[in-house]
Amino acid sequence: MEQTLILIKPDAIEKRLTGIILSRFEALGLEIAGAKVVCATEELLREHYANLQGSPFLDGVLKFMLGEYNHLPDHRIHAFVLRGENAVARVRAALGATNPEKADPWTLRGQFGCIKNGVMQNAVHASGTPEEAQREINLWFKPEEVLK
Ligand code: IDP
Ligand code: MG
Repeated sequence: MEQTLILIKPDAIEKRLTGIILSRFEALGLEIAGAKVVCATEELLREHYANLQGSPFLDGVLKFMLGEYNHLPDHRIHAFVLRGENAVARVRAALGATNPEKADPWTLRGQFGCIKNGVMQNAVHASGTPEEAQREINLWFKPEEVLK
């Protein structure tokens, strides 16, 4: 069964959207195989966004993911492993485009994302490929924290 990593980003946590976002994935028939609240370090986030190394907006993305643009008492990310047939592609389709202003209006990013402080505050991260999913799940979860 295919697995994928979901991160509810600080903008969505501040707007209390975690339940609504999760319910959309559950409606697709995907199963929650791992769940945790993480106070992510800059080191973990740099590793997670290794593909953005050298890009002009990496600093903004890190600040955003560290909750610096939000007003939460402490910064946190809600992390989930979802599993199901074709989970990676189906979750990405539910997310919509990276740019929330270009995302289709029925997608999660189209409905809940915005651009602020020069960062695409697009509510939720999901792995782009099955290989990326394995790398990211290993980064955010210990093996014993995920259903086999
Ligand atoms: P993805 O999240 O759709 O996989 P990536 O290219 O992996 O997109 O970028 C990671 C994150 O970096 C995005 O979700 C978004 O928050 C931010 N980001 C990506 N491209 C831009 C940009 O051109 N301007 C501002 N922020 C961006
Ligand atoms: Mg990506």
